[in-house]
Amino acid sequence: MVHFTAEEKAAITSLWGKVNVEEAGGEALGRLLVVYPWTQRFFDNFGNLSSESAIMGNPKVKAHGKKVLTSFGNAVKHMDDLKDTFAELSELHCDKMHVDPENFKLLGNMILIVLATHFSKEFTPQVQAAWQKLTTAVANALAHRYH
Ligand code: HEG
Repeated sequence: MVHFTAEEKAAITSLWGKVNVEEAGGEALGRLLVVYPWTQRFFDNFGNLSSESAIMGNPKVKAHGKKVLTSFGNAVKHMDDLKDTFAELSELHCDKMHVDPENFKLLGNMILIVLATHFSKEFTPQVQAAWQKLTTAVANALAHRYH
């Protein structure tokens, strides 16, 4: 299990406190769907995903992005216990959504890019490293119950 130092925890928590989960969540999921278009197949009930502007303005993308990033927020609160925190969601994504766990890493990188663009000054290499560690750990936790 990954260990987060006190410095890493502080870096993560302090940036997270400034994140607008609705805006950043929609942007991260929207970027995933634009940059890796094959991920659109999981969201065939989301309506128009035919262009960048359609995706980024799609209300279902925004709503689901908010849901996903809100859930990601549980990771910030439970950095020492990620496997248990995401066990149920891991099973759900495996059994019900059939999401290839590789996609959790891709989304994690989109979250990093959104944070870097929203907080360019504060997103120092050290802060990036802490966040990179968290997004990777969440991706691993979400993949943990796959069978
Ligand atoms: Mg997933 C549903 C969280 C990545 C595809 N995702 C959900 C739900 C949550 C969640 C909380 C609602 C579960 C419920 O209805 O009880 N997702 C979540 C997190 C992350 C993630 C925390 C990664 C940080 N999801 C993810 C990725 C994909 C995906 C990368 C696909 C590329 N999620 C997905 C789908 C659903 C959910 C297809 C069902 C959407 C629906 O309601 O139709």
